[in-house]
Amino acid sequence: TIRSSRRTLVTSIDPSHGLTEEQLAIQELATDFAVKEMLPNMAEWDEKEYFPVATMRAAAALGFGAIYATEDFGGTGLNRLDASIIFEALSRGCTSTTAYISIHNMCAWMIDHFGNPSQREQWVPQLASMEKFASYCLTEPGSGSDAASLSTSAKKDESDLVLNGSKAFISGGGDTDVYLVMCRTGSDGPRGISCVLVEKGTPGLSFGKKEKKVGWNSQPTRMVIFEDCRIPASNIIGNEGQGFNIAMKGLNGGRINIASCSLGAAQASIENAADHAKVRKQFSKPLANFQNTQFRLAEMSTEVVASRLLVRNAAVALQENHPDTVTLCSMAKYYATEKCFQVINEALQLYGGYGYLKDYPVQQYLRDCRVHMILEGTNEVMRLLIARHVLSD
Ligand code: FAD
Ligand code: 2MC
Repeated sequence: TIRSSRRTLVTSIDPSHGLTEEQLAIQELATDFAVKEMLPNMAEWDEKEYFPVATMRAAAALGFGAIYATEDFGGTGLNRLDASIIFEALSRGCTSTTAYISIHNMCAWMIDHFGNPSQREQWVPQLASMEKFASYCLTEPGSGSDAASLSTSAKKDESDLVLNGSKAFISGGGDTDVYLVMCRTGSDGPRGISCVLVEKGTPGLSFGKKEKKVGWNSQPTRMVIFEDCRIPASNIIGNEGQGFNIAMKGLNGGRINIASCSLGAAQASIENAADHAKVRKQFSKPLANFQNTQFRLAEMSTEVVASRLLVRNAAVALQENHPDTVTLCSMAKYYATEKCFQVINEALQLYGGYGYLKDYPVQQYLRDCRVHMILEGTNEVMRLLIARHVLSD
């Protein structure tokens, strides 16, 4: 039988193209919030290294705290494509803040999806409202890309677990309330890892100094340190030994979300650069009249549309449990974060010297997006995952 297989999703230069009525409404809500509540403050949050708790809670009131957690315990119950649309829209308002919100969302989903009913009932509502903030703790000083080699230990002592070790580069670390910690409860390798929840205030939990960073300044980054930190064994999320799997499943969505943040920043940078090129005159004509400017803008727009296609395709694959989900998420993350960074850099160039000034947002988008090629799995790790698929039998 012949089946009509016309795709309904037509992504174009305008990020609203190809969306359903409901998605358009969600996008409008997020864009409106980004433009009114975030954009006017983004330079100051960056400059003062201010973690905008009240603004994030206002975003949570719109449903952006636990976007793709189920509605069972207060999640918003949207799908992964909806989440990508929201993060892309928010990112133009402040990429760094949006990226933190995306990590918080990843944690809320991990608890909602893998937690037991009492953990879900206790934590999901507080995370959905952002009354409490969450951090994701995988990386260690000695274990970054080789995450399965992590050494933070959690040893059983009657009905408790006693944690020792440290986590590096933890987003939100020190300012957040709930830490999802990947730790070793068993043998070497991925199968000896469990995911546990540690609350701020637990004796034996402490934090390193606030890191000084190139970007992502509206959110703190600190080491998270465990010294005989005792938690009830009932704080294990999912099963003992399932932690690496939970961490990776969380990151598949995280990688789409981070790529979506890069998309929003690149889209905004193109729009700003095009506006600038229309008004700024040199050699008696607007910059937009030079063919170099036109060709650059054409290439930049094409790369952003290509990135968005990959990101939205991966979001649908993840939602529908497509067998190639890991590969498609990796492709979307590496392509979008790399191309969008280049696009933002081109936009900065089109501004000339003004692009280098903090009076214009393009340099902040650039600084904030640089790290997207490094975190949630470096783009080399993304290539490694894709290559494994290509070379598999
Ligand atoms: P390394 O693993 O030492 O890598 C160094 C270089 O070697 C990279 O270019 C890498 O791609 C390359 N490389 C490594 N292995 C291979 C290989 N097999 N083949 C080819 N190249 C390879 N982590 C968390 O758990 N939670 C967080 O909230 C968090 N937030 C972060 C926030 C910021 C601002 C930063 C900078 C990092 C954050 N991270 C977080 C850590 C981040 O995930 C790691 O930095 C990242 O995974 C890379 O690990 P690494 O820094 O140890 O680099
Ligand atoms: N989704 C689902 N399962 C995955 C997966 C993914 N993305 N990646 C790996 N797995 C599974 C894999 O299938 C295997 O399962 P099984 O044992 O059932 O076959 C298991 O996990 C172990 O994987 P590998 O055998 O591939 O282990 P290896 O050590 O060779 O490679 C690697 C693992 C490199 C892919 C992993 O360590 C990795 O992703 N490293 C990057 C670390 C990272 O992303 N850190 C980000 C920290 S968070 C952050 O930066 C934030 C800002 C929040």
